Amino acid sequence: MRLRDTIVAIASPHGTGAISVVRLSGDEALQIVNRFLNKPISRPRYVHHRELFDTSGSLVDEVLVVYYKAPKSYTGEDMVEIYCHGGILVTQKVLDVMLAGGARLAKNGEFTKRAFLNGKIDLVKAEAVLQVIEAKSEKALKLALDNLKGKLSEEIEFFRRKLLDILAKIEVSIDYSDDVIVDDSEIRHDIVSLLEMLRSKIEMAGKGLHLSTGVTLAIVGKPNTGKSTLLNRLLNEDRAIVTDIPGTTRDVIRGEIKIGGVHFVISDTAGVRETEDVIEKIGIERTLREVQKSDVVIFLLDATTGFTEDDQYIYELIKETNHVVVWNKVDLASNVQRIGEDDVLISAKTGEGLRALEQKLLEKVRLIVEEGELSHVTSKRQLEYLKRVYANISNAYDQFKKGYPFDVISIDLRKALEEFDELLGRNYMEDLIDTIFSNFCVGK
Ligand SMILES: Nc1nc2c(ncn2[C@@H]2O[C@H](COP(=O)(O)OP(=O)(O)OP(=O)(O)O)[C@@H](O)[C@H]2O)c(=O)[nH]1
Ligand SMILES: [Mg+2]
Repeated sequence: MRLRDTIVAIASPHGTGAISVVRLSGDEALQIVNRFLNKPISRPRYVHHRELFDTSGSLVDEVLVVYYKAPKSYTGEDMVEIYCHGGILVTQKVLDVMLAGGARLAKNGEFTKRAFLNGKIDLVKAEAVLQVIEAKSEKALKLALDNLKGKLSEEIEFFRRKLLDILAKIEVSIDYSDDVIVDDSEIRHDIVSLLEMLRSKIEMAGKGLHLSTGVTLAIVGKPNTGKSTLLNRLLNEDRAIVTDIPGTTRDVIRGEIKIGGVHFVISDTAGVRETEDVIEKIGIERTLREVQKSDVVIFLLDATTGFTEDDQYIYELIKETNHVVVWNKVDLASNVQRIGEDDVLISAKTGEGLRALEQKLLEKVRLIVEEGELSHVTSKRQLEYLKRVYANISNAYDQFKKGYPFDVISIDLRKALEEFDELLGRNYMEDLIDTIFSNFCVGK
């Protein structure tokens, strides 16, 4: 495939709106568009008002056309954007004309991929483009915008330079071992401090990832405590089936809401109890897996039954997690036996205490959210590479401590350097790149 064949796509969402955008990128973009205009355009970055005709000369639409001359464009190539009326049919027609004129339909993310391949943005920034589009919370959006401006790229660059310094010192001593005396303690200090910085980055990063996907919250408890009622109440919607029969919920049911600007993915789970019912058993296993995966757990208790043996059993399973103890059905119970000072009292039925519960949840996830914000690591790929870099540098450090020769130590450090480059997309494999960009929508 020639890199510079001219691609075209509808860049606006599918549907009816005031305006649609059809964009082209590639050497022939301007030539193709001009063929169908009543008067050709040539001036870059200027809005031209034109009529656009199809191959048989019939009017398709009255349009606005902007030409972005390479390399000053999103992709770094010649680009043209056509703004037509926002109907599904008319937009499709504009696209068809461009295809007939010789442009090829773009694949998902191909514009951004070209921007990357043409050196306009590094891979971390390309990911940020997708994250800006997909951001579900103010915070996720802010992080994505920071990264688009280069926040994370600069940090990675900083770590990479530190590593280069270390490598340089080591390699000098390999090449000129007779003339240069290297200070071991200095190298040790440099490696330790780099490892320390990376470690804290990775720790915070694990939390940062939640910002893009949402903080996960599982509601668990014995059957019939009102878990499904609570889910429905939080979502303000009849999502889960509620009955007075214990063991109603069998599968994990999810819903998403925002509390105080934080995006939560809530799961209602099967009530946990001893049972012989095969389906219920599977449901309970799923509940336990859900608990493992969740950032925060609501341990839901029934104020009308008090703390029972079943509750004790569940409590053992969740007590090490980040959890909130919540007593439900306080509308029916005059006297609740709390098990801790922080217990929250609610009625999922009447809505009483819901505010306090939301506050408590925000408190429980505050650290996740705040540290995540600082880390700016927003994709699993980024985290994965940081971990690999860390592993290689710590290997090198182990060898260093054991007194291995520098040429051996430098092997792992070089690997780490390559991984930094892959993280930024300086070294890349075609299939990896394809996977990343295939998550984009067409036209981006
Ligand atoms: N009075 C009162 N009843 C409630 C409250 N919350 C739930 N219930 C009732 O308790 C019963 C069980 O509610 P569910 O939400 O189905 O309970 P669950 O925990 O999801 O139950 P399983 O799915 O079987 O584990 C239903 O009859 C609800 O109407 C509450 O706050 N007050
Ligand atoms: Mg239920």
